[in-house]
Amino acid sequence: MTEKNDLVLVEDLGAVVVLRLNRPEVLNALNMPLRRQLATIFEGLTDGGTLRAVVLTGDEKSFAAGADIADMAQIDSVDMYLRHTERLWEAVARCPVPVIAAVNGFALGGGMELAMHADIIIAGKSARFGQPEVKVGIMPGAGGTQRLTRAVGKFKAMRLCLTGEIIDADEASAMGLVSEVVEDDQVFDHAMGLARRIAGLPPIAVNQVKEVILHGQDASLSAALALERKALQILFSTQDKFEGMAAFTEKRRPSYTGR
Ligand code: CO8
Repeated sequence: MTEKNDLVLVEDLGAVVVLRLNRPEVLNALNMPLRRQLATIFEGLTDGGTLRAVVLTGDEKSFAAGADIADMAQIDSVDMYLRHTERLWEAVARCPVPVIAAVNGFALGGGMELAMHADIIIAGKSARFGQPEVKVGIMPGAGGTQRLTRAVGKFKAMRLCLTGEIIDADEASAMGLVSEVVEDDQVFDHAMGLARRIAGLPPIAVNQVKEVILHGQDASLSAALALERKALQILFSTQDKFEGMAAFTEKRRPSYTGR
């Protein structure tokens, strides 16, 4: 069976790549072809060239309303195992540059898990978040019990995962699930603004911040602090560190090379 190749629209703006989920007829539900396309695109993103940040978004009605239920309704455990969807998610998780999720509308189930793979989540006021898997007899399987608990703590995560309740953007923000809430029509522009600001910063320093925060949260505090210290020490040998500090001292704009 051939797969539609436009389930994720890619706009390469040089320093920033925009990835737009494109199954509006089902609120961007994540079927296997879409997830395969997304993984292939993420695997192709490298940090050696001009790329500095990714903006991941859906449309004005939905970021993604979860895994595609029609795609899962008839499969059993072995089918599910053989899909090895963890490999597809890993491609997103391993993205070397910051990923900003721009969320309008629904981010539910696998859609919320996808948003939680991002490093920054910008939500519109009308955005809705939830892990409703339990309502269809399953449970989160791409970080909904783990990334969510790390982000908001046990008791909020339990409430969302055990009830399947859908919450609004302000509540998501209050519990630490999103980075910022903005007007619905500002979500994409705001995310792009952040991506461009990050793109103007020294890329090795940006990459190290991302790596240390992500790896550090799964390590002991002492190991994570050592990781942080080592990363900082490495940055002292980058040309961009010398340029950044010289520019500050000389009261001029820095010119970073990514070295
Ligand atoms: N899967 C398939 N189709 C969907 C999905 C979905 N998750 N969500 C919406 N659709 C379809 C609807 O079936 C409908 O199609 P049609 O027009 O052909 O009937 C269309 O999108 C529009 O949806 P609604 O008419 O229902 O729109 P409403 O505005 O009335 O409701 C809701 C919007 C509340 C989002 C509602 O559609 C809904 O509850 N959707 C399901 C949400 C859900 O349960 N998500 C979790 C799915 S399970 C999951 O994500 C498991 C993750 C496991 C591991 C990670 C793998 C990715």
